[in-house]
Amino acid sequence: MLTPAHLQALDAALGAAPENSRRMLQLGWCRELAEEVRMQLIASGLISADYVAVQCTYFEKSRGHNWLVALHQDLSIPVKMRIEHASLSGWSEKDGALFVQPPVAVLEQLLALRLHIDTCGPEDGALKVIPGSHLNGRLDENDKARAKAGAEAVLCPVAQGAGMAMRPLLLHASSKATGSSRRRVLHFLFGPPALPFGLEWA
Ligand SMILES: O=C(O)CCC(=O)C(=O)O
Repeated sequence: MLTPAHLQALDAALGAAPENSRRMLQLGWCRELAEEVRMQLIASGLISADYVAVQCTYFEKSRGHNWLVALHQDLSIPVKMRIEHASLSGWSEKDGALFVQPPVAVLEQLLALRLHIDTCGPEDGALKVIPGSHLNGRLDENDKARAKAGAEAVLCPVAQGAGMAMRPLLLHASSKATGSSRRRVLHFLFGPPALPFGLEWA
């Protein structure tokens, strides 16, 4: 998805970016990049033309900044303000932004695109996913255990400048990097322009 020149420019821009920030769309260059990614996703038929970029998180993993995440689904979306409604749960605040867990019908419409700034080989903390696990809604711990037992996790190495598209409901995990690599990812989230219950995207 990215040319070498683009990667070089991103390398410079990310030099000043806070690691693991969820609010990258506040930065002008990131909003421009989101628009380019959005156009590519529309051209590929992965999202419809009215979809908007609603979040971008910067994940950096390296030997000095190493971390792992257990198997999970991404259930929260960034919204502008709190609305009291029985279908809305799990309100939280992270990095000064407000998040809510909407119903599955909303989550099913979202698409994440992970743009890889560096090569992410199997040893570099690549995502592990359980194929098909996004098709059964929100999973509790028993469902997760069943999904894990019923299908082999697939490791997803990604080349530098390439993107990995995934449904946020797909069960995913990642291990610590084992080498001396640096794994930088811009994780974009795209969704329909309007939300139900009077919610608005942040
Ligand atoms: O980038 C990673 O290794 C994990 C990302 C993740 O778990 C997430 O986006 O929810």
